[in-house]
Amino acid sequence: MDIEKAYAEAKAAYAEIGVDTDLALKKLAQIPLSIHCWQGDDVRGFLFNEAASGGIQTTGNYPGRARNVEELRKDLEEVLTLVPGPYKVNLHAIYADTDEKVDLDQLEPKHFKTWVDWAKKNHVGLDFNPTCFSHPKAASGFTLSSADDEVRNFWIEHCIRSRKIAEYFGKELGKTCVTNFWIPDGYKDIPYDRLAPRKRLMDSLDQIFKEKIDKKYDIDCVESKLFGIGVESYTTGSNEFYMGYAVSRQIGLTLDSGHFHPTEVISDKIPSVLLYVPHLLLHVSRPVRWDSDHVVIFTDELNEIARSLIRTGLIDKTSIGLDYFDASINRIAAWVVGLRSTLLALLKAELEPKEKIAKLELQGDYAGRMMYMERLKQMPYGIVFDYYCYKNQKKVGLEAMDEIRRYEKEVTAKRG
Ligand code: RNT
Ligand code: ZN
Repeated sequence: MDIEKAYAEAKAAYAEIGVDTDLALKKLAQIPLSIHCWQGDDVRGFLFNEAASGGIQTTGNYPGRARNVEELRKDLEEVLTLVPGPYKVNLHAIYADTDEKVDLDQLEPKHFKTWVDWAKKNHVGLDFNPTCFSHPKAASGFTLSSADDEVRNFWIEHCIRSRKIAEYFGKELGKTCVTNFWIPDGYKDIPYDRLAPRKRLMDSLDQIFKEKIDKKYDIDCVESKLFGIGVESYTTGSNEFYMGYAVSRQIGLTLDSGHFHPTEVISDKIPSVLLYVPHLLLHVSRPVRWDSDHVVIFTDELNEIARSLIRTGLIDKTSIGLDYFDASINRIAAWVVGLRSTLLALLKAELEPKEKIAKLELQGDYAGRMMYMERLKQMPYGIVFDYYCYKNQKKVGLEAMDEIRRYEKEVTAKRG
């Protein structure tokens, strides 16, 4: 296929309905996606190198998992060659790169210095997460909402230090670090007291966020969840808990698409919560019957999320991070598919004649609105995306898979 020629035709088709494809691509190129580093090693990290626990689980044992920081970075660099940018890389505290034997309550910016150097070299920003799981001190099922003061203080200290690391990222890289706080806390079985753990969590968070950090460097967000494996009956950090917390403290809220009831979607929450919280972080995931963290693909809900952000302009107050971990397929492909699908959904949303359809709606012309919205479904957005990849010297379409197979043969398949 002659991509330039195909693009010229697609451009003309879009122009007919009042859409400027060049402008849409320019806007797309301004949206940084945050690549979750944990897809590369099944959420193990380097500090303790333990399988994930705390209500989350990776399944599958496809060969080639990154076993150390060098392998993970090499894999991320490979991903970056396959997807048009800009990007940030999202780190968890357990991905510290250090020879020192440090626990989570001792981490300092210096333990992430090589990540900062790497980020500069690869022109990416860094985002951050305290790791309040997969640790002996989280074995009781409780961290920031623990009734054991020693345990609770350990996690408070870890989170306070995490914010300092985030601030360091923001300062060093000149790109705001978005820091996400998620804890697994909860009960497997029906609790007697549903209030006390939440009071403790509220107090812990207030201690963590007491120090004011310039929002230029760090934006803090809190992530709720419905339930986790082994935490089926009660989650301290529920949706209502964090929504109330974020609104009352005016900090960011994280919406993970896998953290709600199976028929509940986050796309419709976006235009509500952003009326009340200053910042939104999305964890784009794909739940299959539960928070299974499947690879993000081009689903209806992914498209709805993109539309919620683009039609409203709320993208300006939103950070988009991916959050899934599939260990059953090639991990580079897992990253690339999720990133490309997200970009495609954002592009498709950029390729709408916004004012025109909004006007039909305001005039009460719902049939006209329906016609337009149906027509958009058959417009050649895929060609525009191919052109975008091509123009950015990224492999187009299935060619990306050829490159992933080459990398697998030469690199990941050789790992023990
Ligand atoms: C868990 C949350 C959380 C984690 C990552 C690793 O259900 O979604 O965001 O997936 O922080
Ligand atoms: Zn998440």
